[in-house]
Formats: sequence, C-alpha cells, structure tokens
Amino acid sequence: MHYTVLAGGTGAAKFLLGLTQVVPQEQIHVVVNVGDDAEVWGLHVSPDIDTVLYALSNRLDMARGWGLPDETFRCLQEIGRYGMPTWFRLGDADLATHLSRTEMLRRLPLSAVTAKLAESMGVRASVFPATNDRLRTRIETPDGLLDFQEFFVRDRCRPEVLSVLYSGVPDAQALDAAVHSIREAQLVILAPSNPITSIGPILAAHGMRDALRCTRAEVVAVSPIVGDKAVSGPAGKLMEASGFDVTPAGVARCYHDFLDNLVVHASDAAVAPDIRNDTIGVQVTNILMTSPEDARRLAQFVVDENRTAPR
Ligand code: FO1
Repeated sequence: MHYTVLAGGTGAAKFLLGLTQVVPQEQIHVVVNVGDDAEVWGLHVSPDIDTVLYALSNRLDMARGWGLPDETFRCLQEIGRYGMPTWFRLGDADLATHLSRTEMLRRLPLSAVTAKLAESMGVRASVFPATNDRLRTRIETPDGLLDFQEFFVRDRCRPEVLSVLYSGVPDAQALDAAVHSIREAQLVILAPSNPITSIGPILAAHGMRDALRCTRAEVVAVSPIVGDKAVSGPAGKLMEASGFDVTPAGVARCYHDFLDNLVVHASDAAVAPDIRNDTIGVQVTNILMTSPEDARRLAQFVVDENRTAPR
C-alpha cells in the first residue's frame, strides 16, 4: 500500500510535506526529476532529489526553496578566487551532500546513492530518481543551447525559449523500481511541478509513460497553473515554448495520454468543461499552499477525492 508522487522543484516539496501529514511517510514513494542535474566544481548535483530529501527530513530551507537553513558559503567565497564559477551557489553544509553523492557514484548507480543518502537523513519515504541514465534538460535559445541551471539560475529565465529538449532520450531507461512503484501504487499523484522541466523529464525516460498508462491506480495531477500563470517559476514560458496553453487545460494536455483527474484552483472552476471534454476529470479546491496547513489540506483533498479501495 503506497502512494507514488512524481516530483520536481519547490512546489513538489511543499506538497510532499503536506502529504506526510496525511499518510505515513513509509507509504510515500517519490519519483524525482533528474533533468536539472548538473556537474558543478566536478561534483554531481541533483537539485530536485536534494530538495525532496531535505524536505522529507525537515531540513529544507523553505524560504529559498532549496539547500539547507543557516547555510554558510565560505567555500564559495574562496573558490571564486581560483576563477571557478560561483553563480550556482553551493553552501558549505550542502557541499557534504554533493561530495558524498559524487564519491558514491564512483561505485553505485544514482538510485542506490539516493537510497543511502535518504537512509542517512532518516527519510522513511522511498525516493527514486526517474532514471539512472544521463537525462538532462536543455533550453534552446536564439544564442544556442543552455543547460537547465544556466537558463534557470545564471540567466534567471530571461533568454527567449525556442524549445525544450531532453538530452539522453530515448536511451535513458525509466528506473525499474519507479515503474514498479507506479504500477503497484494505491494512487499516483503528479505534484504541482513544472510540466515541462520538472515532470517532463520524468515522462521522457523510456517506459515511464507506459507505466502511467497501464497502472490500475488513479493518476491525478495538481495544476501548477492558476488562471494563465504559473504559481511560481518559469512554467508558463516553458509551456508556451513547448506549444501548450498556459492554462489548466494546457496542463491536462501535457498529461493527456495517462491522466485521470486534474485538481484545479477554485478560481478555475469554469475551465472544467473544456478539460472534461479531453476525458480528464476535474476536481476543484484551493490549491495555493501558503502554509503547512494549506499543504496538508490539499494533500488530504487529493487523497480523499481519488482514493480507490485498498488492493
Ligand atoms: N537556485 C538558485 O536560484 N540559485 C542558486 O544559486 C541555486 C543553487 C542551488 C544549489 C543546490 C541545489 O540543490 C539547488 C540550487 N538552486 C539554486 C535551486 C535549483 O536551481 C532548483 O532547485 C531546481 O533546479 C529547479 O527546480
């Protein structure tokens, strides 16, 4: 009996914290985006995995949405003297995670490294990278291809986006444990994450969409779009560049081949008929998470509205 959440980015972390107040953490499986991963100072950084692990071990800096609280940046200051890039700010305590992951990756796949880090942090949920293979989001701009973090952090999402690509596809294989988790889930939830660069790379791993189409569980997504805007981040710009309307209906289209239900904000109730025409159910509630109580209530709503009889 488990609930499988597809997650990436800060909206997912808030939702997951809400879900931990609704079901036991042991019953939560998280399939995490690796498209944002990057090599920084020779270290393998997995931002979305770290955000999930830090959130589930109650150590995420919620104000920043990434990294650890009370962080210091002594190494960052010093390494800048050697001409190393400092636009991607790695904190001193956060560095311990990247150093440990990089060292363990010399002998183990990312899934095993993630399980070891989760265990060390006391995380009781099961946390799976979408794939152990290299799969990276690239942003095509008029000045050429950018890695995701170059676009998102260095250039602050300013460049014009011509398209979004996932390098490593179609060779990157969905992690077997993630496929199994989806197929055997009580309920599959797509967290309110960016459909293009947080959920998209998960779906791009070979075998992931099949698992979502074949699972007997209901598959429900929480819209990251309210009205015609993203709740946070560049989802709107990236959806537009990928040919999707920046609306809840556009989100439904991103997931049309496997989604059963879409949870939309109260103010978007009027769009329900359009989405239902796409044979996707619509559930309406307040989806803004401005407090842990909001997140708990949203998670409770998603579980209650989509619970099917325990198998
Ligand atoms: N985001 C920023 O806006 N600026 C940063 O300097 C930055 C550093 C960073 C370091 C480690 C890490 O795990 C995440 C970091 N992030 C930073 C956030 C990161 O870009 C995002 O969490 C995801 O890639 C987008 O979901």
